[in-house]
Amino acid sequence: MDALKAKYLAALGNAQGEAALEEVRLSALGKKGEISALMSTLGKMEPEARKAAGAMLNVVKDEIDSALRAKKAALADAALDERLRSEWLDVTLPGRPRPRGTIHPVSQVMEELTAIFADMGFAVAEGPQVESDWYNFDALNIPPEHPARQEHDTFFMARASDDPRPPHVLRTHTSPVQIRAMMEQGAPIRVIAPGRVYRMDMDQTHAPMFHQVEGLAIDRDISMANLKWTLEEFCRAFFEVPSVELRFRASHFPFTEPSAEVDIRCSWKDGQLKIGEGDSWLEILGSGMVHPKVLASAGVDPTQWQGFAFGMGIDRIAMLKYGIPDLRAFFDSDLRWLRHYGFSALDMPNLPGGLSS
Ligand code: 2NL
Repeated sequence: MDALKAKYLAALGNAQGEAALEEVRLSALGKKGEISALMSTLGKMEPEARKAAGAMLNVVKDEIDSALRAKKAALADAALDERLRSEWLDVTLPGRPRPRGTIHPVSQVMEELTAIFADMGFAVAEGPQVESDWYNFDALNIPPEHPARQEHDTFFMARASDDPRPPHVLRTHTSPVQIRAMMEQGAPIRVIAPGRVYRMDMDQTHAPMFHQVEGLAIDRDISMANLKWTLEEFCRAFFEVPSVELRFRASHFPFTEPSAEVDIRCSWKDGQLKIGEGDSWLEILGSGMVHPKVLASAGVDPTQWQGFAFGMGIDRIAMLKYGIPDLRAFFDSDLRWLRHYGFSALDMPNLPGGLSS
């Protein structure tokens, strides 16, 4: 009996898993198992011996049964422990970073300056990038012999010699947008016209397409004083400095009289530009009082109305504000500045086109 018990307890000890355990159970306690077989021999015994053997067999049977249950529970515990160990998840881990784009510095600057001028009552005007030469030049008092009207300075649209339509160009400034605005709305008017402009120029500091914002304010008695305040207010807000100093230099544009180029006080320390203080001046825009001929061209009576206009390159002030060192940085052949401004998609290791190199 002891040998029988020891044999099955040992078998249980060695059983590694549900199937092995079931095998032991069947061979010990099953209908065709060893204990059942021994039980069936009881009938041929003497009553005394049968009673003793029966009791012992039942004890052994109960012991094997409870050992079996204990082993089953131990196996289940071990399986659960193993699951808990292998399926452990650190829910405090940071998420996987996803590639994100950023707004282009030029777009951002356009939004910034639009908001600043909006606060001063200027609406945004838009117009076509392909313009007739009348809107782009004649209406702005730019004479036919002006160098800007030559083939090598302006992109002229291809045109058959018998085409009845007037010559068209890629606009060289956004002034025609403001001519259109004056013709549509009349005076008084306050608008800015941000957008793309085109000139046949390409070197380290010029691109054939660049961005400009022009501003126009026409009313009964708008003066150069209003121009000065507006530009100072804009520069203070745009460059985010407590005060700025502007210098107006006499200049000439066909569409303004008088005309002034405007410089802003600044300093260059260790290659770092600082706006608002210092001993240097930086040219940032051109401006003036709108020429009476230009008002008349746009259907605004110059004996009743007057005002100022200005024009400013956006790419350059974007570079100044955001420390972009080189115009070439704006083109996708040079991604250093995109990376500089955290355009993280560039750091994806397996993008095509060598973006990660
Ligand atoms: C510059 C100079 C300027 C204007 C643009 C303008 C527009 C109208 C009438 C009169 Cl509709 N003038 N625009 C005036 C003065 C200067 O731009 O250096 N731009 C980058």
